[in-house]
Amino acid sequence: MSTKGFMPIRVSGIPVGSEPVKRQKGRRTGLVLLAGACLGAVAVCAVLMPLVYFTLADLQVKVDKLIDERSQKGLEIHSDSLGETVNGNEDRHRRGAGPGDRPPPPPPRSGAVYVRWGKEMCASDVETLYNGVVGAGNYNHKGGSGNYQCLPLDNVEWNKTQAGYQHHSYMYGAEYQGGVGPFSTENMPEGITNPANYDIPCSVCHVVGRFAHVMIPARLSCPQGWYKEYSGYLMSSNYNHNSNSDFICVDGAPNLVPGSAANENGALLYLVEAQCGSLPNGPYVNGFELTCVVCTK
Ligand SMILES: [Ca+2]
Ligand SMILES: [Ca+2]
Repeated sequence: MSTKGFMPIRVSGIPVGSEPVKRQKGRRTGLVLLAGACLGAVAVCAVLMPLVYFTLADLQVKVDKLIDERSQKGLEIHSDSLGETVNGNEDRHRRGAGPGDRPPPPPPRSGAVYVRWGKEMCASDVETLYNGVVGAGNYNHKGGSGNYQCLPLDNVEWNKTQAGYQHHSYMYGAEYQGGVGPFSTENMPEGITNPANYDIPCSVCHVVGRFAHVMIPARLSCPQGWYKEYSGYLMSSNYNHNSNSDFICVDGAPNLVPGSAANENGALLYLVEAQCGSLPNGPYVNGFELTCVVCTK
């Protein structure tokens, strides 16, 4: 009988003969390999997990850092945007503010105010509020006021006046008393070398952008950071007169009121000299005329 065409008997779809044995061996081998692969994978995972954990933690730190940087940049961008908004508002204001828009505040125009005694005008870079002449109580009166005033000559205004004297306090004009002393004559009218009996001008000065002022006696220069407005000499009333007045700082190169040479007295201004004792002898010197300086900041 020929075996040609022999076909192995199959039971339940499984071929009978040597082939099923081979398949069983292959299946076991496959299972072993699968188990080995799983164990290997577990081992690999056990090794890699800590690395992955630390990598993720490091990545989280980097992400947090990036978020912080972006937040800061965002604030800067927001600030820039606000700046653009402010500029935009200014542009709109220049073009014409719309309803509800508020105009920007004006630039600061305030500053320190001081009297420049002895000068008819303030410095060229300082606003002269007004100018006038020095006034105070009479040198020979026991009472009355003892502080000097800068009295305007223009636009003098009155209110409910009564002719004659009913009251008991008076204002007099002030004269230089004594010789020229250490004063410079450069701002006096030509030919005048002695200011005695001339009336004394003054000006009230407004210096924008500097908000404090101080008069320092016995100094010609200002502390560091302060601006020198002017310097000169201390003047006040005569110690032997009845009046008792403040010290004021009179410009070292004063003007004189034109045409005021007549000796009419009234309030009188004298240079002030040092008297040592309670005042330390050194740096102060008996008989020296005291200087002064007015400073602003
Ligand atoms: Ca006079
Ligand atoms: Ca002297």
